Amino acid sequence: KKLTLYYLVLGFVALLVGSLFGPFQALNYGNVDAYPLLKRLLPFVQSYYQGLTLHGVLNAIVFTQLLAMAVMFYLPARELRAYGVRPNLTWGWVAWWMAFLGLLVAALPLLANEATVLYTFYPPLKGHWAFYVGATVFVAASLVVGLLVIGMWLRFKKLHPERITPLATYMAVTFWLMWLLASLGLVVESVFLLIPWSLGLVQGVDPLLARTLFWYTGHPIVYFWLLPAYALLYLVLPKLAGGKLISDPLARVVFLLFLLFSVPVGFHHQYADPGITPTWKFVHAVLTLFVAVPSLITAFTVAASLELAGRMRGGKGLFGWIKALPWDNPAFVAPVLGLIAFIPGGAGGIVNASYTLNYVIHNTTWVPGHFHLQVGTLVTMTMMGAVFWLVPQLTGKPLTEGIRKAGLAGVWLWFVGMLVMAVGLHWQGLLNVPRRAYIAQAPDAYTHAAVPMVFNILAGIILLLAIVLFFYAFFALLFRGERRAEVAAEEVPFAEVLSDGGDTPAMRLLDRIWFWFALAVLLVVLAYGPTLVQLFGNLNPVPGWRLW
Ligand code: HAS
Repeated sequence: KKLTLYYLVLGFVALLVGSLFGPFQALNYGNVDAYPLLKRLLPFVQSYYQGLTLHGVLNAIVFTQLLAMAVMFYLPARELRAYGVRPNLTWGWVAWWMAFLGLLVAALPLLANEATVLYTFYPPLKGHWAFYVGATVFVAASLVVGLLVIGMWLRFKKLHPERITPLATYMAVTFWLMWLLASLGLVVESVFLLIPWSLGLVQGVDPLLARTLFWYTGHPIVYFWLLPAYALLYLVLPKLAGGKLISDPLARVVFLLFLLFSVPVGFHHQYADPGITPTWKFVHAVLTLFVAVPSLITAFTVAASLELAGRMRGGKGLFGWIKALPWDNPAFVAPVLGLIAFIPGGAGGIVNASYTLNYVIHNTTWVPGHFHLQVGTLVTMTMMGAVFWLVPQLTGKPLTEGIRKAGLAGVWLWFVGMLVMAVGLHWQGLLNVPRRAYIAQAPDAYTHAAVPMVFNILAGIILLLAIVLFFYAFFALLFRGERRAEVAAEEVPFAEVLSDGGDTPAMRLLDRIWFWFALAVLLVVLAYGPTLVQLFGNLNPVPGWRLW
């Protein structure tokens, strides 16, 4: 519990700092240049791009990874206690320290404006070597936790060879196997290209190869952020709603499909890149549409579980069950609002994936509009919601009425702010406003997008209020004096399952995780092999330059 709390607190501190840069980006897209003010408040911030890098790295990479490490370690660890399997806490702490020190080392050049390379760090943009080394150690920490969880599962299998893997552990193992396979691209890019280049050991890097390796990891990384949230939506949300998960096998199929299809899809970020043949881009486009299927299954399964909950709580009629759900509980409200935002976000993702439509929106503000609904709303809000049941059981500190109300107001404002911003960004994108641009510096350039820009200004203000309220609730809970033994003794509220699949051949087939992993590896080799061979055989290294 203490280890989980440390992961969680470090993650939320990153989210707090990263989010505070958010309103400045939002105002920029409202044509309001607030950066001179920020430079006065924080003299180390020297440019819009430095603020954007800090915002992206802290929110999208640091917060998400630490919460993934917390959730996808804690859930199987609590579940497997009943089967006599304990986690190796020494290695769990080693991973925490690796993450902490890696973050520290990467943060120094970021703060010194020596690694203003945005969260995608594409060469030939070149950052300080400490940024790449710190980031690599930080990511390696997640792999340590992954191996620990897989080790726990192997011990479970050894002790109980006849039993089917319990659901939370199943989700965690398929998740970590996906990440072990997916992180290879980033590891190769960092260790063999970026670190030697930034240290001056080699003179140049091939930008296309680096981008390809980055996106090899860069798309599945979004499922690395998403699946811990999905695990909570399947395992805990139905119980918080007062009902049951409708199907255990469907939940397993979802995680298995993510294991298979998360990785071989990265070219959908590179439709506009020359040097990759259209055939392979098309193959990745088709596979991307496959990876939307488990989310469509999730839409059905989670909505059905919520309907069941609403009816078990006495809700009647076509929509009466929605009213009957516990709308006074931030632990329930936050993930459900996130799910609602995920519907347009997912639809936008399918637009992005569609080979020809992508050319309409690529590199416009449509893209940040899309991912603020996905990671900024569903993933973040699911984690925000988890705070209200998880922190009490990790610390023994009960929720008070004031904290509950502040939390509820905070998550509603977060939802409204993100929706308003998403409308503004998608709309501006369709008016050809570029993403990642300091547009407030050229206020006359995009006057035709003045109306959607107002949405961004409003969103910046609403989201600032949301941050204040949510983090007030978070820290008020964390620093409360009162502890209660019965609160500390609470367990993860795992939902009961309506249909558990039983001990059938189909369930046994789903449980052959190594077989599915081998299939995932094969798919990756087929989808990436020819292009990687071609890129490695035709290197065009270029020296680096600075954006700032
Ligand atoms: Fe994406 C770009 C395609 C999902 C994040 N995406 C990005 C970037 C990020 C990101 C960060 O094909 C920008 C990267 C950069 O900086 O350049 N994305 C997709 C597709 C999906 C998708 C097809 N993305 C995500 C998720 C993310 C994420 C998830 C973060 C967590 N994305 C793309 C493409 C690009 C892209 C292209 C490149 C664009 C370019 O040109 O640069 C799919 O996985 C989406 C499937 C989702 C659904 C929605 C299902 C709905 C559900 C909700 C149900 C609601 C309920 C509520 C139950 C089909 C599950 C009921 C309510 C009650 C009250 C009862």
